[in-house]
Amino acid sequence: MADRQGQFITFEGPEGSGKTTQALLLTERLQADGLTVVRTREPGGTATGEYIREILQHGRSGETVCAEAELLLFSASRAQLVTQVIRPALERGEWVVCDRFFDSTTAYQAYGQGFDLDKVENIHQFAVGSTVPQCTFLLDIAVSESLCRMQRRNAEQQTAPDRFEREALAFHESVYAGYHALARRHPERIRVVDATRPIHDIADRIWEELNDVLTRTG
Ligand code: T5A
Repeated sequence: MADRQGQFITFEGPEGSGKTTQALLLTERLQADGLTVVRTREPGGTATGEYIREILQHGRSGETVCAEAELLLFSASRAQLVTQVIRPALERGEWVVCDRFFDSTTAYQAYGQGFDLDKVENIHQFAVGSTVPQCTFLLDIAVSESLCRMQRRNAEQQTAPDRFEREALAFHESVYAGYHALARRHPERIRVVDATRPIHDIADRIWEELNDVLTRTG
């Protein structure tokens, strides 16, 4: 891995599937290999993006954000992140590990909320241009299990569920189905990983899959 030019890697999956945990472990492993890695997240990763995150997750504006505005705000946060952080890092030859990216919008806003898939993908193209991940790990966990994990974590940390966690079960099932539809459409980019295994087994599997993807793409 050490002689590789910077790659763009993303983590996707439902709430509580372990994206943050695995993004951190992969970052540490790449760094241990001597690589410079930028780890970031969506929505967020820039001052503008973190502000947008507050508006979306915690209703910071004090009013209900309509679904159209929500879709555009996720995309706005992404455009800022790509311009300010991801593209410059890749141009410097660094690696980028991002917790969620445009597949989240496809899964949540197109499959979950029912926005037209082609329109959503046109917005992705406008927001990110050619900055597309080389490899995406989809952490696969049943909706019921991921929601249990989030409830456990909220209880441990005494935090309230955010507005996405409060969505109906049917919404989360549509998101789950959307992610798997995406994985079938992009088998060369999206690798599905069993997220119910112990944390370090998943990290080892991700490492193997990443090596495989990079070998195939040359
Ligand atoms: N959204 C986002 C959209 O609707 N459209 C978009 O375009 C975008 C970008 C963002 C919300 O916004 C929505 C999706 C989301 O609803 P978020 O904070 O990024 O919110 O999303 P979450 O997925 O909710 O992030 P979390 O940090 O809550 O979940 P993670 O990162 O998947 O999971 P993680 O690593 O924090 O782990 C969760 C808990 O599980 C444990 C951890 O220790 C932790 O307690 N855990 C495991 N337990 C057992 N076995 C394992 N293998 C475990 N791995 C982790």
